[in-house]
Amino acid sequence: MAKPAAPDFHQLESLGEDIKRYVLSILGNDLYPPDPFRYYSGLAYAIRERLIRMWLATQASYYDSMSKRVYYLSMEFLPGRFLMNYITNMGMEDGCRQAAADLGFSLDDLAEEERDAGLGNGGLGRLASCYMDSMATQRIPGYGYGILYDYGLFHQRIVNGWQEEEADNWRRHGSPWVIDRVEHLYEVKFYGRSEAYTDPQGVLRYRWAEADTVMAMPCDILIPGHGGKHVTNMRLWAAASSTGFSLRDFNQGDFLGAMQSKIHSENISKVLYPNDEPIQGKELRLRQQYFLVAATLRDIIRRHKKSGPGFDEFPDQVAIQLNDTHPTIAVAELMRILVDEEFLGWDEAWAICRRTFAYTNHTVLPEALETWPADLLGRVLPRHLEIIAEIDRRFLLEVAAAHPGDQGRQNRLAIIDPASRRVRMAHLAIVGSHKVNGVARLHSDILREKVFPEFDALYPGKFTNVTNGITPRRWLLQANPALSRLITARIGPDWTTDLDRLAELLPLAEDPDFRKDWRAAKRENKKRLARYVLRKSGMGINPDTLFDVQVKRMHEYKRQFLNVLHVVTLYNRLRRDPHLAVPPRTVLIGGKAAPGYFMAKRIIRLITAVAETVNADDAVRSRLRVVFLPNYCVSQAEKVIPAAELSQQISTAGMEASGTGNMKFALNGALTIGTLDGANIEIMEAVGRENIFIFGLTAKEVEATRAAGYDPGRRVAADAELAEALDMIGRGYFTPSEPDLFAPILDNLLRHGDYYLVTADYRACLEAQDAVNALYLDPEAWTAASIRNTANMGFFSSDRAVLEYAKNIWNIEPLGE
Ligand code: CR1
Repeated sequence: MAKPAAPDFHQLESLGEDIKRYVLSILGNDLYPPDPFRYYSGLAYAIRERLIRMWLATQASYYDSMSKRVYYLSMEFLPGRFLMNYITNMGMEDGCRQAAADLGFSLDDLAEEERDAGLGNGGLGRLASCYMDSMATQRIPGYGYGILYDYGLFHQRIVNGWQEEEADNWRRHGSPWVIDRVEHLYEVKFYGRSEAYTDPQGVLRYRWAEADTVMAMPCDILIPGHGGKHVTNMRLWAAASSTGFSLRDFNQGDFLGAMQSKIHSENISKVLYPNDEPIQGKELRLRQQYFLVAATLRDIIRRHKKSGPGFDEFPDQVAIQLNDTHPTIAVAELMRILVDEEFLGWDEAWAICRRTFAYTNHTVLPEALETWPADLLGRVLPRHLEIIAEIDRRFLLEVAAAHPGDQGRQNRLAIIDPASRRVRMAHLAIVGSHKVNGVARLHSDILREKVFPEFDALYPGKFTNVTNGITPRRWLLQANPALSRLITARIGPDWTTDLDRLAELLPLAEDPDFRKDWRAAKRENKKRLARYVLRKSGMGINPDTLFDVQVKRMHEYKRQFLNVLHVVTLYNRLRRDPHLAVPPRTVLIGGKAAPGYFMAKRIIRLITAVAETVNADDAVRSRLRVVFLPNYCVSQAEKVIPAAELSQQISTAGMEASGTGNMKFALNGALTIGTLDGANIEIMEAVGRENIFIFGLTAKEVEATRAAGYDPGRRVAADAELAEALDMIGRGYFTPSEPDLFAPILDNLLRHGDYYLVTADYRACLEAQDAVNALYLDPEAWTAASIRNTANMGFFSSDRAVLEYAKNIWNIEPLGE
């Protein structure tokens, strides 16, 4: 496919005029003074209009083809910025550059005016956004459904070395991308009670009485596929009070009281919970989950009824994907609608549910499997608790029939844990779905063998795997223009929608001229990142050093601490021997810690402390620099990842479900240093063992090591460099005025058994870093390995992933041209 020709209705000639008109009519302003935000907004509205036209055409084609659709339900989406993504996907880049230039701006500067839509925490939300891009590109009829939070993930500032959080009021200046659909408001109920009654035919039925109501307003964000011909949308719900404020209270002088109920209702979509692990027991979170689910099912059913067929055909028309357990209350809600409102029989309704839902699990951390106290759930959603209890009762009869007399098994599998009286949402999701998938091969194996073996035995074939993927449009074409141009010049543009075509680059790894161009592209990106770091932190970094990067949420299992131990060890070696034969390095680390996660915040402080010390030491300055990048987010990732040469993916094996950053780095030609965890294993198989630096315990070895009672003290005693590094951190070498600052980290390690096995993998990690240094000192060999990484990443396209979902889980055919 050649570069998509701009369809007529892009009307690029009129773009400049359109921008001026929108600045006038929407912003109520003229073009002077020439303020970049104003021009960005004008351009955004001009793009938006073109998108809406194409979206209308796509929706019409859905109705014409009567095709089955998928609804991707997710509490999080992490799209980042939209402008450049729209422009690239619609093939309007040249026209927009010209229009911006005619107005006296560079397109890149205008793009910098946009704030990220940070409606997600990390991998799970970003994956959802990559899947939206691929569904639109691959013409899989479907929609994303989520919540339009007023406040996205907090902004991270670093103050005196510590993380501070600032609210992210991302729509303060409006957002041109959000289209409010005021005409489709739905009512969502909470609280009240379940009431039994007898209908005119004498049948016992239930209804939800005395409930509070909140209004859900749909807001659409459009998602163009590559080539721009197919445009779909995410529908995000915003909460609005059903009553406004109480005029009676207001008239009696109680101004605040008059606002109370409005505030209580609108709180639902106020803020994203800033944890990347489930939040249990928080009533507001449960209300958010049900709010998403109730409004979405209303919308799905409205659309289904409009298109004609009855409920028996519902699963032939509708697939619902539950992105983690967060929207799992949908199983009970669909049962409630079918049984209480549409008056279907239980068995019929249940068969429809199971054929409709599928569930993706994203984590095996034991503390992360979501449960709700039955009392709380019953108070907020009284009828749903009854329905869940009935699903559970019938399910346990099934279990008892398969394993008579095995009460222990029934207790372990029960949806409502009889001991704790908590509702296990994963169990509800498994029982209520026809497919359950993990997100990388190892992860799916662990789900089947370790986390849910008895469910797997009960439902053979229900558990499956879809290894995650990333969109090559945002993560290579758009984020890395230098490399994209080079690739397209050699193999043509088709790789953007058929990533396997990158394999055509493989022979070029042997071509010295191509390697030279490849290095030049990387260097351009490193310079771009250096400028960015200078702008953001005032710190200069040298593009002629090895860029070693770890960016992701801060979490003990991701082991940023192991990275720090390597840095401290390298620092010690350089101080002892300033002529050590290693390449000069810049270590960049970025990531947000959940505001309540003590240890993760301490580790950020450790990184900033080590950075202060190392960067101030004249003896090593030119050989080692350490930078903590504040406020890691999608738009920052787009600058960091293309510039990286070494990608750190060093989680304790068995703990990172997949990872997707790992894929973005390798696609951009970084070499991975990593453990055999998550998708790293499949990346290793794809790029070849000799083009990746693998170290450390395997998942099985981790399990065995823990089972045998691991003793970190012995390991430390046997390793002088490790002991030295830990001692420096523990004694306050990096924070002389507060020597005990890092005692809690060391306690965790040395007194509490080092659960994440940092000390166990330390030596292997250092040896892998020695191999990194040796290869980097041979630029031709390093470049060849870099090319082989990119060339072999075809499998990790999210196009492949969504097509697997469509075929194996959703039973949906992509639409034709
Ligand atoms: C996992 O930790 C995975 C993403 C997307 C995360 C990460 O390994 O790549 O999901 N899980 O599948 C998560 O956020 C709440 O769980």
